[in-house]
Amino acid sequence: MTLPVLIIGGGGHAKVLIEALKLRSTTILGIIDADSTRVGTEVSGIRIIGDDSVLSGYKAEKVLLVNGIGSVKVPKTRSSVFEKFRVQGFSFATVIHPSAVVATDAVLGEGVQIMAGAVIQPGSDIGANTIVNTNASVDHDCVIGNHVHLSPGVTLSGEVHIGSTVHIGTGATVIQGVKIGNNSLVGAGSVVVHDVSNDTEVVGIPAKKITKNS
Ligand code: JB2
Repeated sequence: MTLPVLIIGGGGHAKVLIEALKLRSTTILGIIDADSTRVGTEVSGIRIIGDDSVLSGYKAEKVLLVNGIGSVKVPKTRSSVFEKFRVQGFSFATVIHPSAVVATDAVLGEGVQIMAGAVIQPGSDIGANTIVNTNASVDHDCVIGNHVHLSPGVTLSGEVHIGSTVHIGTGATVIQGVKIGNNSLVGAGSVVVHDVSNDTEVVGIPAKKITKNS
């Protein structure tokens, strides 16, 4: 029997997760949100029961956490929440919407979230705490690091390698065999045809590096 879950964060991403969890008949004990003014309110019928301190009332072996904090551009809050609660001994549930297609040999890390309509093809390996969002597709033999967000409609062709803490914006396409380094960002709608270094932001068709003026 699967353990009941607590959701961390009660915003837009949590709403999407709640739908997938309900379809999987997972028991949701409540939502924990940093905004104390929201305690007692509900998200999609699930109650916000308190802030992070509430977790001290739960035994780590009796509950799984679901990281309800999404990310736009910077996945830092999402990754730090994951690391913080792992250190405290909690584990994160993997959430897969029933309409997603996941190859039988795909490897999914702890806390991976695969949303409605997403496709993961054979030979792919998805790192811990990564989101494969609505209708994103990951083709054969892709290797994706931890804390990555593939936004809705992203297309990765075969053998793409993505480092950790990377954000790929909505509708972006990455062609066959491209490598994208850690902490990088691909703008929405971009088409990536060349490798991207660590800590680099690229946008456009074909995607080019953005140089920031300080
Ligand atoms: O450390 C925290 C914490 N930090 C922020 N602990 C807990 N327990 N909660 C935290 N939060 C809460 O997460 C905020 O108070 C807020 O209620 C929630 C984040 O909600 P928001 O709607 O701002 O963002 P999101 O992460 O749910 O969704 C973003 O990312 C998704 C992938 C949105 O931009 C969505 O549109 C997007 N689809």
